[in-house]
Amino acid sequence: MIRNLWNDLDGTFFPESALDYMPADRLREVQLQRLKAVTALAYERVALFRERMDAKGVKPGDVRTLDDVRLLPFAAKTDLRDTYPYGLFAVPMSEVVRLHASSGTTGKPIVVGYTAPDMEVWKQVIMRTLYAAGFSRGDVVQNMFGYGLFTGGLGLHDGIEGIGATVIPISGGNSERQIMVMKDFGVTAVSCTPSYFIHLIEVAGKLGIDFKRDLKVKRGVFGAEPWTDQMRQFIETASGIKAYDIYGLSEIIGPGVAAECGCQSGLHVFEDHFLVEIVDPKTLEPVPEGQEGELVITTLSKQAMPVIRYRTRDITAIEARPCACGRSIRRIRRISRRSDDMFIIRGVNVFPSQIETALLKTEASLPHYQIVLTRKSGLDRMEVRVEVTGEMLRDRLSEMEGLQRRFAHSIEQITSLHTDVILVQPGTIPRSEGKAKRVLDHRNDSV
Ligand code: DLL
Repeated sequence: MIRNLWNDLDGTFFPESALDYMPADRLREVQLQRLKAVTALAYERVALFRERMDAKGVKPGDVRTLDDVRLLPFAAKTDLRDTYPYGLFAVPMSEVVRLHASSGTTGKPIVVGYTAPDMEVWKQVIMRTLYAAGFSRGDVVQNMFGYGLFTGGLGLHDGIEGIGATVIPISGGNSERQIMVMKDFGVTAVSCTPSYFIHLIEVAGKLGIDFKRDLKVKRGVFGAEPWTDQMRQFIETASGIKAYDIYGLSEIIGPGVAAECGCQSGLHVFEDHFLVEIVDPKTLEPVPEGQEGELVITTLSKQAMPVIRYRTRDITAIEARPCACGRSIRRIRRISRRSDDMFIIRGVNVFPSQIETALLKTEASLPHYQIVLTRKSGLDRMEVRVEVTGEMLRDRLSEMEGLQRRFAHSIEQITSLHTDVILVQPGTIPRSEGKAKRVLDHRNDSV
């Protein structure tokens, strides 16, 4: 049963990008067949899904149509945290060939795993992503997504090789060197977070390098954080490249869930592998087609970690009108925001609760803090303002620098991000009657 889950459509072989053009009724058939299989797999192998389905009185056999996905219980990031590290795995570790991790809501990361066939699916969806953005054999691709536990770098990597392009596995950081490599290696395409690319445009300028005149870069895929149409316009005008939006999340696969085509009017979801629903984040009921809501995804072919009805917290809408490119797989609109308080800085997902955990580990902090996000020359900065006891400010001024350092270190340990910490008087952070406003995001105040 498991083997039939991927790229084996009743014996019909579709070369990967042809799957984007599969007739809609055939696509729905494939989805239904896979939905039934994945529901059975999750029920048989994953205690959390079985217990939740039993509690709702639903059996895998109750899934007879695609709409029956609504009978199934939801899953959320907290489920990965609560079953840390491997509790949602549906296969023994001997079948898991890769692990990645992403931020959880507190100090511990969430862990995701892949079997060898999962890796093959991942490579294929990335190849489809790259084809959609016009990448091809002959391109020299500078992959500046982080390599390591983050899914961005290594996720893109295999797909870039898969289409026969040349990958430069440079990862992020060291911006001057990035520009040097871009120039000297004749780079024609790039991949990174949009904010990092904006920063690189600025760095190039300082080095006296003009993107349009001195570099060969023609296109790029950007994602892992929300970015606006204005940011895209800025990137395209300042660097002369075409900038495509790509979307994904670790819990589902990593990058490779949805991607823009040349029309740049919404992201095509690789629907043969991912079943999408849009629900009202409050009632969890489906919203009418075309209306905004929270994206919920069911993996249709993942073996190591199948996920049923995952609440992504990302707000979007399904664009049902056919796309001019001819792809039959439907599109979602660009993700504008989230329905929870997670924010993404330099590609790293951060929850205010992580900052809180870090702060409260250190003596003398009061549970009043605010996170201020700004953007300068395309680089995101995080400043944490935290109230400390009056006694600390009154009697132990000499210790303040050390305290600031300890706070910053503690935050860095949990988030891996450098932070500026400002200690403030008790009562300085505005109190709110309802939900505390923990994050002041000023990043889009300018580009
Ligand atoms: O960011 C995977 C990825 C890597 C996607 C490279 C694209 C490119 P996570 O770290 O688990 O995985 O973060 C997932 O990032 O739920 C969204 O909130 C946000 N996100 C990802 N892509 C986009 C995008 C990777 N294109 C979370 N636009 C998701 C807006 C995005 N938000």
